[in-house]
Amino acid sequence: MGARSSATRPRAVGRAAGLGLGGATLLTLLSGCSIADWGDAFGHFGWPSNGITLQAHEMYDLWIASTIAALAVGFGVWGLIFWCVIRYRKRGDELPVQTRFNMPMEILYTVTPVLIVAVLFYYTAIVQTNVDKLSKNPDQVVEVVAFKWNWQFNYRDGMGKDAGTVASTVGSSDVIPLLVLPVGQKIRFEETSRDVIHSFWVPEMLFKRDVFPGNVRNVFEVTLDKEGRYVGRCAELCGTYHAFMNFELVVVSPEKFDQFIAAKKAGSSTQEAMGAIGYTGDEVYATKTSPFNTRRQANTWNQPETTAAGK
Ligand SMILES: [Cu+2]
Repeated sequence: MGARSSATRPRAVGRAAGLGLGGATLLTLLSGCSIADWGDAFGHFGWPSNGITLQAHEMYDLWIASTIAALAVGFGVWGLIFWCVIRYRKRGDELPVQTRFNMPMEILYTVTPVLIVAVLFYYTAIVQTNVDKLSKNPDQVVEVVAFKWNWQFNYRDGMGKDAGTVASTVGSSDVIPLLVLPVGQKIRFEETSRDVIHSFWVPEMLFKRDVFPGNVRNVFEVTLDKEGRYVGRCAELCGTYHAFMNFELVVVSPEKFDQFIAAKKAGSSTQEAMGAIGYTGDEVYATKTSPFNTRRQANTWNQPETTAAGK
């Protein structure tokens, strides 16, 4: 900013400040290459950095870039405030002119925020569209069936509610349901509920979507890009045991996924099919979460030795 006798040149200063802010915002948003570095350097600005889908990475980049833009604007505004406080501090008892204004600066004040909002809106719309995008030919279709208080995952041979189920995994009070899926493929989720509204949530996907009963089938797609095992949860208060309505997402290679489905089709249980793709011992069950105890006796208001509701 021009430091030279700026009291007489508010116009130039305002213009430079506005241009600086707008430029910084645009540059930051456009220079996608350094977003990961910025995120790493500043603790990801509070955003989860462990996304496992292509969509999650896009959302992460949007968050980091937006935060940098907000900080750039913030520092610019703080700078201007402190500059004004110091440059125009009280020097006597004479009251300054109360009606002075500068039309170009007034316009700049209006145009700059509108531009910033427009840029943020533009990138938000792009990412949101990508996250919600449905392909014509997904590689896998999974029907998510939620019910009080567990999950069933139906592997489908097509899209829509009339498609057939070729294999299925389901949870019970004793076994956490497993959702085995391949890495690197477009996976379409079609959600339906047997009773009340639930919500499908895998924290590492940075994504959740409500599961409705009735005719509404919420549909979304993700492409997983990291093998591993991740806990999934219900994210909509759905009743007494909502908090325990967990499942586990198991992301494997496409070859293992095919073997898993083949084993299921041949009549294996989910645990046997997990064994068929190389998991041993307790690994054939969920490893990130465990079934809850429906007969809680300690730390409860229930009478000891009574059977909990729903069991
Ligand atoms: Cu639920």
